[in-house]
Amino acid sequence: MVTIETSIASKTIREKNMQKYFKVILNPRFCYLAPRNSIHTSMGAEISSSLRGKLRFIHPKFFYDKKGSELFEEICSLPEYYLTRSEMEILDSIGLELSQFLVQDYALIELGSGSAKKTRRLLEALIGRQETVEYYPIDISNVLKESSASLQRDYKNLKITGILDQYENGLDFIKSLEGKKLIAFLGSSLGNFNNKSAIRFLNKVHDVMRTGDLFLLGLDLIKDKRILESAYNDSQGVTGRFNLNLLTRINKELYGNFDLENFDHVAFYNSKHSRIEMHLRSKCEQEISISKINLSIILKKSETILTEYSYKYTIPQIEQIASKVGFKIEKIWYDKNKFFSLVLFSV
Ligand code: AVJ
Repeated sequence: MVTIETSIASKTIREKNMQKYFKVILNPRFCYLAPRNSIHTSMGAEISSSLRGKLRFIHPKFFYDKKGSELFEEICSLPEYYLTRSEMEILDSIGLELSQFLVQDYALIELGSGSAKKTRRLLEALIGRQETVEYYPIDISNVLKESSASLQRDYKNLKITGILDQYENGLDFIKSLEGKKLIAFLGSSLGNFNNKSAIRFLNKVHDVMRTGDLFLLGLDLIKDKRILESAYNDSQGVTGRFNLNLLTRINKELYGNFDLENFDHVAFYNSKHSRIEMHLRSKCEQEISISKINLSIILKKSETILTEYSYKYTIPQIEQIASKVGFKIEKIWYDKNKFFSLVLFSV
């Protein structure tokens, strides 16, 4: 009786969720869900209020238009950007150890799947052991379509349902899934959240997990300031172009008049808060207007627009976060340099 009731309940949740999305079926093993009200609907309103405030900022989720996603891929292979390489090194070395935790069939859910290069390592841990693997990538960027297409070409027993949405909405959708879940959130993307919202977000992840489910979280660790800062100030200037592309995107999509020549890319480590901060700094006093949202503001010389926080962690901090959220730490893996950590949680 109880099981019937819960399955009816989850069906209703699923149906409710489906009204939010339209489903694009590309083949029997690959479909994706796109929100009827896409991010573009809310972008104007969000940016309007975040630029009008006293502390001006633009949310980092807006980095990932087509150009921004390409630039981010370029960042990931920069010599200074150790994050991707360190995490890949860990993923390359833990296959067998990870398999030991995967005692049943798992669906893989990935928050911020992006190009899905690291996903392959996780899929390989699952694919050998399971007849089929269901994969649910959740990403705000259209890159999801291409990366999923390439995964399903390479892995025959893979069934992909992509969700082209923000993490939180994707998690709402995931809630209704039956069966065991392995949720992955790699790349230290949690670092975009300040402490309070990180806890709130992880509580949401905890909420969708049931006994036996696992959560794999990639986190960047505190290290020498010079190493941290050069990862966000690369010598080829790619990170600067990535940062400035936000303004290009606003010019294009919201009819803004940002002159990129009038801004500097600024990134530094704030050790008090153990985070990298990225800003766009106005080189002169200038008037900015964004006609689609009726915005007109004066930026003073040296005034900055905050575009990203990227928090760095210590192991005691990670343990503290886990206990606040109610996660049990099953295992922590590191790369050889101890630059990066992969943490496996259960509930
Ligand atoms: C995707 C948020 C993990 O903070 O390192 C890279 C984004 N910004 N270079 C990070 C980013 C500038 C990245 N995260």
